Amino acid sequence: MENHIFNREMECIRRPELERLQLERLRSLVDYCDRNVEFYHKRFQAAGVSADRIKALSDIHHIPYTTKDDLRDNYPFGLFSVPMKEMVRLHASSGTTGNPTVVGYTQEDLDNWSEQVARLACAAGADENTVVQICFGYGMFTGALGLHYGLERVGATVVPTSSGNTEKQLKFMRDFGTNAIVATPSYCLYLAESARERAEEFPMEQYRLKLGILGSEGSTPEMRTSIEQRWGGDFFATDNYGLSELNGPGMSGECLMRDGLHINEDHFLCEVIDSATGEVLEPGSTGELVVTNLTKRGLPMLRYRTKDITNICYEPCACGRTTARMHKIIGRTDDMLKIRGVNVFPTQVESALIGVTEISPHYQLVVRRQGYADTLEVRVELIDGSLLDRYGELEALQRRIHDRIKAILGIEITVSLVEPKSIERFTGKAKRVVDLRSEC
Ligand code: DLL
Repeated sequence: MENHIFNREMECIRRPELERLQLERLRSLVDYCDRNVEFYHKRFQAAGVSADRIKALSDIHHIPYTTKDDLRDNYPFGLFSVPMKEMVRLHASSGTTGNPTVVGYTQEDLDNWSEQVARLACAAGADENTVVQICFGYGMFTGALGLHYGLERVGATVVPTSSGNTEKQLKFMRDFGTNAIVATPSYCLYLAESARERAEEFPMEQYRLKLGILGSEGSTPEMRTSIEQRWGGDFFATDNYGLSELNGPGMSGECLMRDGLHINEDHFLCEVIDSATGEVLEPGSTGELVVTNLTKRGLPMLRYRTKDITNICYEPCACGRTTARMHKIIGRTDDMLKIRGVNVFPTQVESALIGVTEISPHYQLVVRRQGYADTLEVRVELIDGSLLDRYGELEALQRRIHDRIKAILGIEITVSLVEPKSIERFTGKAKRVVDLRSEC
């Protein structure tokens, strides 16, 4: 595969030049927010921030953080900086509790957004020969429309199938010669498994799928390998990251080297902080990602705390791009389970499970409280249900999985092996954790 670069000027920019551009944009953003958003104006006054005080990029540290609660508290439009007549699109995030967060885009924002996504789609190998099914739910979620416009921008043929309806998805894939898919890793896996189940009637050779532009939920490299093997052939998947508060997809994504997710740094200024103290960490350290969207007009976001944990590498990539790369998301600060004092991320369990051939890559973590102690049950699905009747083998498998997970987490857990296909499948983001602590 050839290394396509959508916007060479920006993606291969020299660092000093990039930093000059970022500083210029930051300064004008601070001025813009001060003049147009009451919320920021008040915060700047309290913290003594003004555009004149931003003389170097490190002066960003004077600006207070923005959080999801700030958006919720100002629901629905309190942080918008332009009148509604200038907004051309609204999206909202799928918050499970309280008010959702509403995000607004001007036409300029939509143009920037589609360019950001186009760069990442191109980095993943998409071009005008790509026929791509978008299996994200169309609607208030930013994933589908974000990738839709970005992929059209690279000249791909977009098939907006939306999420669910697996039978139809597979039929279109075969009949349209679809060679790329946009989905969450878990749905991409489910589609591959469903295709294999129907292989007698529709052999796998009928699928032309080569590229997966995956994202919107965490997954380990082991999970990716598992997905690639299930599709077979030369199926190749990249990881793509973003969040609705910062446009949606398009913030960062992998190139063909798959050695970190390239950040569109001319638009997104990233920092990594200690989530407990708020202290900014040295480059390369692991912590919570904080992002300033340098070019957003409708809903400017300054130092937004993503709650996502990663680290950033500033070395140029072998692909030729000079933009910094973030490590695959390790977990979320609010998705991190604290079990008897030990931090546990679902991705750690996932990496221990994949590679065990007797089980499927579908799993669930169930957390309960017993007395004062929390317990973790890892539920895993067997591929062959008849194993449930062979007690000796079942027990040996359970022990093997238990030891693999314990070696990574360092705490005691229980492993439950369950019937094939009994763990819920998701067409959007998978829900891996069932927290029953409040019910115990
Ligand atoms: O999920 C935007 C998106 C759509 C990104 C499609 C990529 C592809 P939200 O629904 O606001 O936006 O959810 C954002 O999802 O803070 C992360 O915790 C998680 N997330 C998104 N992408 C990844 C990823 C979209 N590649 C939240 N790896 C973020 C891990 C991800 N987590």
